Amino acid sequence: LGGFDWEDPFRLADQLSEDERMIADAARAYAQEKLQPRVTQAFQTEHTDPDIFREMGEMGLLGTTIPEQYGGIGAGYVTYGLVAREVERVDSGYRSMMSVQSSLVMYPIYAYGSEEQRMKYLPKLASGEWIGCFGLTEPDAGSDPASMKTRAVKTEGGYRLTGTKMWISNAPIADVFVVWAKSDAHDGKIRGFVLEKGMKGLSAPKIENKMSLRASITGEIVMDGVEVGEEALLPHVSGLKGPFGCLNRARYGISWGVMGAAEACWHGARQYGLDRKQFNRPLAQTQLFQLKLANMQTEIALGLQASLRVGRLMDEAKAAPEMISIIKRNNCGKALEIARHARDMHGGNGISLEFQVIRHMVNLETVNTYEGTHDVHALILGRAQTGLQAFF
Ligand code: TGC
Ligand code: FAD
Repeated sequence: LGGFDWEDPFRLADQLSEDERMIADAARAYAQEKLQPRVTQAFQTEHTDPDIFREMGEMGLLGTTIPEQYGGIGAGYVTYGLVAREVERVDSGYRSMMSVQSSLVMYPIYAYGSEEQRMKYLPKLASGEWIGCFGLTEPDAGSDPASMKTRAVKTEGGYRLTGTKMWISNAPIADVFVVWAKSDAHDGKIRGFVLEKGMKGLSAPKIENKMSLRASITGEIVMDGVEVGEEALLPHVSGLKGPFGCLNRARYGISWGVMGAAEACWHGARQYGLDRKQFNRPLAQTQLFQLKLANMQTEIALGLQASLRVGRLMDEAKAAPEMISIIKRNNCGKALEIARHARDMHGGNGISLEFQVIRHMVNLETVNTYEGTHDVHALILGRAQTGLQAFF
């Protein structure tokens, strides 16, 4: 029998290629050295530093799966997941900034865009010179994006877009806006459009006073008759499968990311329990404390194995959306539970930002909700095994 590494119970590191390990290590070093020192203040002051995109771009962490000719590094989905894990080990908001740029902005331009759109946008998004956002959700269309009200009306040279998107990551600082609208020229089908900052009628006011994901800026996208040319339309996709194709990738990345946040909480709780004495013994020497650590270790080890399995299947083009629902739902729910336990295990100190765990905990409330809520993914899985639609 081999040895046991408490931090890596199933030897995940041995299941990775040399390249995957190298990129994960580089992402970890960047996240710990450059992101960790500024996160508490960023969260406290609700400040998003746009330089982070440039830094991530320099490190090759934006659009990792996009081919090199468009500025990516042409890596696989396991690499993308490992990067998400390292960034979210610091903060879910930083991972959010990265995954929106990579999966929700670069991916649709790459997968559904024309060659001109790819060449115009991808290199600058990959370097972080331009920041992107993805507008699907609306004030009256969250879990049910099919009911969106945003409309694209055909004009002589292109389209006029009218509508409001809500809860959009990166929007107030974005240069590039991938938005989804029902297009009258395409039988009312949902189509994707690429808008640019400064267009007449386009604004992106910040949503203030979030108690979660405070290091990642969120806004609305208001389109008041924005006129665009034909070249703004993403030509190669039509219908909800367009935005869902992007969400599959982002949800998959989140399943790895939240395990990073959960690991940070687990490691923090373990260390706190070793350092803190009550009743003349370390808290970590009590049975209840060890039970909680064992539960955390088990859920994280299982969650990471599941993400790795789906990542390998994605790289072989064999992953189904339902597999992604399983890991997004499970890993977010488990990470949130782990963060809540870690907060409790820190006692009173657990409510201070200094000890990190409460920041992870409140962040994970959002992550459990966006990209398909915990319950919506249950309904996707319920439908897949019963054949019965329970959404409405
Ligand atoms: P439904 O009838 O199920 O499907 C409509 C069409 O879409 C296709 N489709 C998919 N295609 C690819 N991948 C998937 N995962 C797909 N799911 C569905 C489907 O085949 C069909 O195609 P076609 O050609 O037959 O028309 O649609 P529905 O309206 O019944 O959907 C129900 C439901 C609940 C599954 C869906 O609407 C849903 O997933 N709702 C959740 C919404 C959501 O996830 N929003 C995310 C917004 S973006 C975000 O949160 C970013 S945060 C990022 C960050 O900051 O990190
Ligand atoms: P609702 O859909 O109104 O859901 C409310 C509750 O009802 C949930 O518990 C849900 O599970 C439940 N529910 C809904 N339908 C059913 C049903 N049929 N049966 C049983 N229960 C149901 N969106 C973007 O497009 N781009 C972004 O970049 C983006 N970033 C975000 C960043 C943040 C910080 C947040 C908070 C959200 C972001 N979102 C973004 C939006 C996010 O995807 C939505 O909040 C999410 O899809 C849920 O929609 P909703 O908030 O309208 O909730």
